[in-house]
Amino acid sequence: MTHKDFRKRYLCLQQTNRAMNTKILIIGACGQIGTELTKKLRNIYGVENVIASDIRKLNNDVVNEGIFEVVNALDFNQIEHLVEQYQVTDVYLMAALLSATAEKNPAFAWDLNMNSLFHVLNLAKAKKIKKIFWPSSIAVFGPTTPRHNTPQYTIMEPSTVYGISKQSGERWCEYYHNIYGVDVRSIRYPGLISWSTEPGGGTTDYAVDIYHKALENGTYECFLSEETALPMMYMDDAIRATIEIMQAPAENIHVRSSYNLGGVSFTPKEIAQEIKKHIPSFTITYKPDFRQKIADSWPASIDDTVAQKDWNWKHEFDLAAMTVDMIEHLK
Ligand code: AKB
Repeated sequence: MTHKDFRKRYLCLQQTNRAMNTKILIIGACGQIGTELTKKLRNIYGVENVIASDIRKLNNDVVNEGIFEVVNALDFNQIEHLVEQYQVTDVYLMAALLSATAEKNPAFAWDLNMNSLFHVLNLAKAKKIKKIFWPSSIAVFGPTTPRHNTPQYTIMEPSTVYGISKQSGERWCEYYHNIYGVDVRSIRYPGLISWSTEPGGGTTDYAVDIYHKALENGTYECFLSEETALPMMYMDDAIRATIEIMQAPAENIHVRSSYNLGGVSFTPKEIAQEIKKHIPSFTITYKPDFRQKIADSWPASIDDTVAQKDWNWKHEFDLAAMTVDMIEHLK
């Protein structure tokens, strides 16, 4: 589907959805994905139908351009109160500690990543909300997983606390769907790249930093080695995937743990070469740190044919298109 077709479908769905009284709560709306997602959901469903929330109130568009509430994702009563106050139907739970940060604070990462999920799953079990989006990650895979074109169903022995929490979360999502009929939908995000929001503590963050540093200083010191290939995706594709899976008919969603989602796959050396096409004087050096071990345990590329078949998923941005867009916007 082209952007034009997608836009047309948005406009059409906008009216239907308003009529159907969809009320959305986004938890973790000020993060890297949440910021973009909030903007898009407000466009589709109307500002009056999207409640953005986060642990603190920043001075940004998420807070200033619609309904915003301060909420702690670990506080069940606060979430339940918001759900009742706004008669929320759909929850997008975007609050989480990512891979690199989670390694520094494993106990808190486990607490946040798991208990925030239980809160929304239990609200759906009690029929207080209808639908949940919960993001998983390529971090569910580990060193024993086939690295190339990693299949939907394969060996999963994650070696990071973030990966363990995401894999456990996937199991719980499937359990709540099978046992309690909860309509929970999920995708395994690869590393996400966007120009408008900074990433928050992941191993794939270098692929965003590199553009900023290339434009600011003309040079970048990478914390991964030059040949470390990882699955990545441009934010526009990731947001479209999130909205498409949530809008797909329930009977098409056969995977209730989480779907593999493929985008592009590249190494630091390859992204640097692409940037050099626009900034010929750009240079890169490599100084791998603790994140190298995390990256080495993850797949290099992902097979997403199950998502393609079930809800027509198809990514649009490749490395070249993403680089043009990033540089144009960051300039
Ligand atoms: C991270 O690097 O931790 C995240 C992810 C792949 O889930 N971007």
